[in-house]
Order: sequence, then structure tokens, then C-alpha cells
Amino acid sequence: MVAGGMRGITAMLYETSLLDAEEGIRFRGRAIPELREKLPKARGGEEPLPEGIMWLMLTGEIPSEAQVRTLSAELAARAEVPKAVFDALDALPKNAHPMTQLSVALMAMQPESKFAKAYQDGAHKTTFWEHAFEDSMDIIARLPAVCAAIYRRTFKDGTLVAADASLDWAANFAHMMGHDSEAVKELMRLYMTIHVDHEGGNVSAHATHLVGSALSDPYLSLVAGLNGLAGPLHGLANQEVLKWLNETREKVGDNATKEELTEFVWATLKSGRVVPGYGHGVLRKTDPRYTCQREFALKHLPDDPMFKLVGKLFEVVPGVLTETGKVKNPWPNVDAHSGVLLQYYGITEANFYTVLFGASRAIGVLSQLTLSRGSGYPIERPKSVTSQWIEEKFGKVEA
Ligand code: CMX
Repeated sequence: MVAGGMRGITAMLYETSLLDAEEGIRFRGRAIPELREKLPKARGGEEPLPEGIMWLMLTGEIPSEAQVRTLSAELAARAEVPKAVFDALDALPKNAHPMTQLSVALMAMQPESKFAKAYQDGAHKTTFWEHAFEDSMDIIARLPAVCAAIYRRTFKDGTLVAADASLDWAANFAHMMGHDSEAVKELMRLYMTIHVDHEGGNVSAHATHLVGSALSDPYLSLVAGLNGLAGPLHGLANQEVLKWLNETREKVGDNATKEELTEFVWATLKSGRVVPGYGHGVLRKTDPRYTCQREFALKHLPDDPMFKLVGKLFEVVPGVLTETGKVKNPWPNVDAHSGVLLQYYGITEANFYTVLFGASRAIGVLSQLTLSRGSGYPIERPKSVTSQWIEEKFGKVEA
């Protein structure tokens, strides 16, 4: 286990969500289909508001519509981004990856940390959670404006779109990116709800939790998690999926047979790459987050050629991965589908996709960070051993 990426070691308390290998993620005991039905929606909308799942993760309760509207208004009231953020972004090379920009933008806000100030001022440890909560609210409130600024300076003409405080958090996010249709707003609500959390052991959640356990403030902790999310085996897989789908299309066209697709998937593996969007460290079934995005696509974009390609690949990739004899979960994960929905609505810039994932993930990991400070969890400090120690104890392990 220590040599295998700690897979299977139960080592953390993490309240906001729990992952079951067969059933997928449950947030405070509730699965995605139930949440899609029960969480409050925007007026006229059908998808849940991410503010609702944030409330659920923090309190364990499904909020009322009024509670969610209060939270939306509170976030809107805290949304102004300090000028230092834009100065820091302007100082970066034009080709800095959007995830690098997101890290730098959050670091530029860190001097405002209420947690760090309270600690320096001698705050009692029983109050830490309150300061962690204040920072978390400020960060989540500002993320739409920060991420939209990154989007518009990297992919558009750099002009910023003013916030619309009457909109919910996700709809305002789409609006500030410059995507104003109701359909995009609905997609953003769903997207931002389903990416929030995936229990504690994944790289972004664990890194945030670990760094936070040193009483690093929420800005420092979240950036640690986001830098992990920026890895291609974790969150960056969503960008890789769209690139790979485009590559597939270029190579085999829109009317490829199953045999041609199978050959293409094998060619990817033989070139020493992974098939992005497939596999998981814990899940052993199709990710319910994939399934709900598929349902959204069936409703809104059933004839999109990229959506059809995703469906066709679902028919061949699991067989190929199983045939390798080593992949433990041959089924699609959340990233296999998300890019196709975004590109359909004109958000075609794949390098931006992990920023969207990160904005959503921030809600989950910061909710847990607040709870962790409330519970007074100690600094995390597991034991490590050397390979020599293993050999002395258990003998030489043959590969
Ligand atoms: N394509 C090719 N090979 C894969 C694979 C995939 N999709 N999934 C697993 N494997 C390989 C592993 O690389 C490993 O090979 P080696 O023994 O040669 O190193 C072997 O199968 C066993 O791996 P595993 O135990 O099944 O999977 P892990 O828990 O080690 O890794 C994950 C999980 C997600 C990193 C892996 O499945 C992967 O690389 N998937 C593709 C990238 C991806 O979609 N990541 C996003 C995951 C969701 C998220 O975090 O957002």
C-alpha cells in the first residue's frame, strides 16, 4: 500500500462527501440524482444551484429556497476582487496556463486572509473555524470574477464583463465569461454542483486538507489543492479529454466503425499514454457524474457529433482497458463528458476547463476546511518508511 500510492488506506476524517466504489459519490449521504431533484433551483431552471450543495456540505441539511437565495446574495456582496489580483495576472507571461493564473490570482489575495490575521492577533483556537469560514466565503464569492478575468484575458480581447448581482453564483460566472444564454447558465449550475467534492483522498481535497492542517490559511491551502488539480491524472484530464476527442475525430472521422475506434484506443495506449477520462482510484463503476452529464446532453444536444463520439467510445474503451489486464476500473469518470458539453455551448478553450473544475472544487474543499478547523483536527503527519526498511521487514519484493 505504501508503494502503491496509499490506495485503500483509510486515513482521514472527511465529512462533506463519501465515495462508494460501486455507487459513486454521496454528499452528506445523498446521491447525485436525489440532489438534482431536491436542491433548490434558479427561477425557471431545472438544475441545482451550487450554493445549495455548499449549504448541505457545511450543515448536513438541504437548504430551503430562501436560505439559498440568502447565500447567493451574501456571496454577491463579497464578490469584489482586489486590484492586486489583476496586477499579478498582468505580470504573468501571456502563455501562462489558466491554472497557473488561478493559483497566482489567489496568492495575490492571500494578504487579505482574515484567518492569517486572526492567528497573528492571537485568536483562540476555538474560533479558528469562524475565520476559516470568512476566508472561504470571500474566496468562493470572488472566484467567478477571477476565473472569468483569466478566461477573457487568455482567450478573448481582455475586456471584463461586470458582475450581475441579481444572478445566482453559477449564472453570474457564465455571464462574466461572456456566455449569457440560459442554456449555458443551466450547464454551469450543474457543472459547478457535481464537481464540488469527491471525498477526502483525491489529490486536490487531500492537498488542501493537509496544508490546512498546518493552520495555513484557506488561500494557501486551496492553492495547494488547485496545483494538484492541475495535474493531468487529476483535474487536467478534462482538458486532455477534449484534445483526445478532437484527435480521435481527426484520425477516424465522425462515422468511424467500432473496429476503427478500438484500433485508435489501442494506438493511444501503445504510444505510452493513458486514455483520459477513464479509470479511477476508488470507483469501480461508471461515474454517476458522467451519467448525469450524459442525461443533460441527451436532453440538450442529442445530435452533437462530439456527444455521439463520447457515446461510441463508451462502447469500446472499457473493453480495451479490461483487455490490458491491469486497469482496475475501465469505466468513464467525470472528465470523460464535461468538455463536450462546454464546447457545444461555445466554451471551446480546453485549457480553461480545469479552472472551471477548480472553482467548483473550491466550494467542497473549503467547506471541509471550515469543518476541520471547527473539529480541531491536528496537523497531519503520517509515517514514511524507506524501501530498505520494507526489505528488512518483509524480504525482497519481486516486481
Ligand atoms: N488509460 C490507460 N491506462 C490506465 C488508465 C487509463 N485510463 N487507467 C489506469 N491505467 C493504468 C495505470 O496507469 C496503471 O498502469 P501501470 O501499472 O503501468 O502504472 C494501471 O492501469 C493500474 O492503474 P489503476 O490501479 O487502475 O488506477 P490508479 O488508481 O493507479 O489511477 C487514474 C487512477 C485516474 C489516475 C487512472 O485511471 C488514469 O490515469 N486515468 C486517466 C486520467 C484521468 O482520466 N484522470 C481523471 C480522474 C478523475 C479526476 O481526478 O478528475
